[in-house]
Amino acid sequence: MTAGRRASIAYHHHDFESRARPVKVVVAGPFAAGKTTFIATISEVAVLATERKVTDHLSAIKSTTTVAMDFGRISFANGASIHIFGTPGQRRFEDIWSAVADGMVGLVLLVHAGDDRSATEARAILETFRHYADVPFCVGVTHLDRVEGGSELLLEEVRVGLGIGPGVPVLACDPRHRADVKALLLRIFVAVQERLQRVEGEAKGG
Ligand SMILES: Nc1nc2c(ncn2[C@@H]2O[C@H](COP(=O)(O)OP(=O)(O)O)[C@@H](O)[C@H]2O)c(=O)[nH]1
Ligand SMILES: [Mg+2]
Repeated sequence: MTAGRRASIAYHHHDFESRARPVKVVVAGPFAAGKTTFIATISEVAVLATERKVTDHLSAIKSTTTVAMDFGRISFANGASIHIFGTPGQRRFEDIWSAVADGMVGLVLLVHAGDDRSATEARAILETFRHYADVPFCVGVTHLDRVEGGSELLLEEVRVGLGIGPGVPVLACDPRHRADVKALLLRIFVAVQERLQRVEGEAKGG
């Protein structure tokens, strides 16, 4: 298992260096956490989301949901690019998740601060994606502007609720704000770079 994961990371390192292929990041999280908004805020191309009317009890929260996936792209002057894929939050789309996760180098998990079910759901989603690939991830806590209480405390609650250690960034994120989205993506890239350097060091026998 470990060897397989290393091989996969080394493969992506090649992509990173050659600039030939985009780096893939996945945005996961429960229903209404802000995934589609996150990608729309940062992407330079129109978000290819397939929205469909919500017909079940969740329609009180939102009238449409993402059926297939969201896709966004960011490119840089040196030719590098990031492809961002969002996942449908509802559990009945779980079979799409593994396809979306294929080849990802980093994961952003969004959690809705004002929705208790969101935290429980987010933990299950995180476990599922961590099982697909052991890539660096960070957590964005959304909808903080709509909840009472100090955001530092809420961020800590989310960390405990997800069962993650102090090494994983948990940041406040309003997906409608570009600076917040950039801050989370930057954390992912720092973590991915650190991971690559470590893997490279190990490969050299260091
Ligand atoms: N007030 C507020 N609204 C947000 C925030 N994040 C997302 N939203 C809104 O919540 C709704 C659901 O977001 P969406 O991106 O569709 O969620 P998705 O189901 O995860 O794709 C949209 O109307 C967003 O504009 C936030 O931090 N604060
Ligand atoms: Mg969506």
